[in-house]
Amino acid sequence: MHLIGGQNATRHHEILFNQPGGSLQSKLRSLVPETTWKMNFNILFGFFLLFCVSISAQEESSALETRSNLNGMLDLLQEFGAMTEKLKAVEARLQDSETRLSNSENQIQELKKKVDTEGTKVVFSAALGGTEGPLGPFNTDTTLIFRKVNTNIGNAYNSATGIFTAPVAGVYYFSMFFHAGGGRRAFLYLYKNSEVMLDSSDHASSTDTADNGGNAGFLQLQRGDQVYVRLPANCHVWANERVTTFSGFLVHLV
Ligand SMILES: [Ca+2]
Repeated sequence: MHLIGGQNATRHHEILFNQPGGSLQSKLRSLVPETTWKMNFNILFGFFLLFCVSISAQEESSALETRSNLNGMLDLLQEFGAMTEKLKAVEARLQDSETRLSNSENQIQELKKKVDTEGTKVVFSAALGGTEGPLGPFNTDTTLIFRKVNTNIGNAYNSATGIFTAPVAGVYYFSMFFHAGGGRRAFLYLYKNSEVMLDSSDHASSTDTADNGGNAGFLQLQRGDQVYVRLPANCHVWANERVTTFSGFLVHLV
C-alpha cells in the first residue's frame, strides 16, 4: 500500500489542487494505485450489500411485527364480540329480574292491602242514652246522636255526631229500633249519605200507651259512605240507655 504522510503528503496536496484541469475523481485516482482503488471499491460494495441485507431484514421484521399486531387486534375484536354477547345476555337477565321484582312487589302490595282490609273488624251498637223520657218532637228533621255506646270496634261510629262512616268498601248490616209513647207519632229514617234507605214508624193513637218498632237491612257501601238515623219533624222516640238503638257491622268486603 502506498502511504502519503508528513511533508510529502502536504506537497502532494499542493500539487493536486494546484494542477489546472481534471476532475476530483481522476485526481484522487491519480493519487491511489490501481490495486488499492479496486480493494476500496470491493469493501464499499460489501458494505453496500450488507446495508441492503440489513434494510431487507428490517423490512421483513417490520412486516412480521405488523402481521403479529393484526393477529392481536383480531383476537381482541373476537374477545370484544364475545364480551358484547355476554353483556347482552346479562342485560336481558337483569331486565327479566326487574320485571319479576316489579310483579312481586305488586303482588306484595295486593296481599298487604288484602290482609289490611280483611283484618278490618267493624262492629258498633249504641243507644240514645241521656235522661229517660221522650226525645222530640222538633220543628225540623234531626239527626239522632246515640250517645250511649255499647261497642264500637273499628271506631267507625262517631258518638259525637251520630254518623257511621264506612272505613272500607263492603256489605254492612244496620238496624234501628225505637220505643215511643203511643199518644204521639213515632218515626225514624235510616240514611245512606243523602238517600233514605229504611224507615220505621207508628201512628199516634189514644188506645195504646207505648209502641216499639224498627227496621234492618244490608247496605253495600263504598269507603267513606255515611249512614245515620234521622227523626222527622213533629215526631218523637223514647230516650234511655236501652230502648232506642242504632247498630251495624261489616259483613264482608266487596
Ligand atoms: Ca201506635
